[in-house]
Amino acid sequence: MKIYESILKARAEGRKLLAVLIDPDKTSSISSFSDDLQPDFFFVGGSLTSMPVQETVSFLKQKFKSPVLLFPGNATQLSDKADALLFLSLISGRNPDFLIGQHVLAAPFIRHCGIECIPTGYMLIASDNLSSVAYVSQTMPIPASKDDIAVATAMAGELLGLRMIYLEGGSGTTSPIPPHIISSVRQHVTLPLIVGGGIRNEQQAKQAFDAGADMIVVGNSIETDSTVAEKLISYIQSL
Ligand code: 1GP
Repeated sequence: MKIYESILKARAEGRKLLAVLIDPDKTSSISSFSDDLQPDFFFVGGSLTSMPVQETVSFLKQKFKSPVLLFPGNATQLSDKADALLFLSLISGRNPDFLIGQHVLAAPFIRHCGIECIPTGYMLIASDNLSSVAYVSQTMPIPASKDDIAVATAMAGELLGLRMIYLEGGSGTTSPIPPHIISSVRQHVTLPLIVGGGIRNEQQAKQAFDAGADMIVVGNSIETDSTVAEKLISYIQSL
């Protein structure tokens, strides 16, 4: 089954999903993880990376059973070894390079290696600090109080034919995306909804899921505490 189909199937069955985000520069933090750790997906990528994504993907494929999805910060973060690619359009911003430019650079490689490509509307929601992705992309996040702008942006993404919406609060933020933004988008868009940024525990996961997230993405907190992933997996299985 293709990855996107598996996401739709989980949603149809009411099953919530967990993706563990691995920064290619921080793979040492996961080498100690048990081989039995099985989140629904690993995401690989980052705003600014120095290590080749290919090495991280190969490492994850060897050690774990979970599918590995590319979550690229730019067109250099590609690998033919991954199971799928989130082809991210930064639709909250107005920087053409992250709306189409990097995609043009990546397209020949994607077509050549035949990797499953999932067009995804990537939306930055403002949090406590300016996020790396906002700075690197030189784009302005949507204010967290402006539900109507978030809704209109997600609706535009759906109308453009994107297949998923990813609400990004910013890696390492202390204030995850407020539930009201998630539920507002959920009410107006039928696409699978991914939520990430600052999620550290079951209570924050519950808030995101209750508001309408189909999948949460957790990165930083897992790098510093390997038990976070195990606890979140157990929590999701208990739902
Ligand atoms: C960042 O949404 C992801 O792109 C995950 O964020 O590292 O804060 O978990 P954290």
